[in-house]
Amino acid sequence: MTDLYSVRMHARAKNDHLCGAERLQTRDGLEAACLELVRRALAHERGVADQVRISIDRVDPGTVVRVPLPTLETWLCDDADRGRQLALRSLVEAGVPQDVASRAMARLAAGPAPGGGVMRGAMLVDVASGERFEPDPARGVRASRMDLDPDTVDALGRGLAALDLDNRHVREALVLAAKVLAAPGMVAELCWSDDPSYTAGYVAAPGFGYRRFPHLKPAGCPLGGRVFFIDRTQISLAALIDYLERTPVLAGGPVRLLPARQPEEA
Ligand code: PML
Ligand code: MG
Repeated sequence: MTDLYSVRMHARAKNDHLCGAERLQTRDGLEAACLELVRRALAHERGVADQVRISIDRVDPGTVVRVPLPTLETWLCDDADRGRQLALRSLVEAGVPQDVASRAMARLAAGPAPGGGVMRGAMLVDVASGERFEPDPARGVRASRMDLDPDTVDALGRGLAALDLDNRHVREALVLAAKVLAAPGMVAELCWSDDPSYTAGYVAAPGFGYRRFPHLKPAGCPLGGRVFFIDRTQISLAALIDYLERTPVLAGGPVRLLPARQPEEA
């Protein structure tokens, strides 16, 4: 495989997280990737960036791990209350106890950082106790150094376009969920966007893949983020965090996208 570079962007506004994104690019794609990420940071709907950092690290091709993209399905809902009910049901189906799932969801809704704001990374929640295990609770644990396998870009673009879902939120979240689901001891992931105009979110789990909901928060709300639900008995926390933050991952393989549907009544 040709050399790859990890490109990471992080922008802050008034000392708070504004936005971030990551890519794994060949040398040829590096400059375009940086330009796109800088433009994104400078025109972000969450606010005006005071600081934009771009990090570029060469990746040893022998260390790249390949993971499958999860199956994507949309469960339709009319508003955030219904979406959160369905997300809670999905977390319980994935193996997260109801009280742990509801508490984590309430924390995400209130703003997961200590002062109630958003975080750069995710909450790491143990499914047995509901306890949080991020080493830095103001930052969280950020899944990083991943991208779509170049061989899968066209097929995924065509499939998402057919469902009217070919936007960067879906593409990037699907890749991130692919990396997260391949982590040892991962029970489920919950996410909704912190971008005020983007109301959709998802629950991902090894048993059913990437289940998205068009509304997990009301439009205009700037609070969102991610929760990784883990089974601590199965893992070394340090190894898990190292995998999520540092192991380079390409997500690809067959593209499995199901049509949107109304969920059955519980
Ligand atoms: C984000 O881009 O902030 C997260 C978006 C999660 C939902 C993406 C989707 O529509 O499936
Ligand atoms: Mg965002």
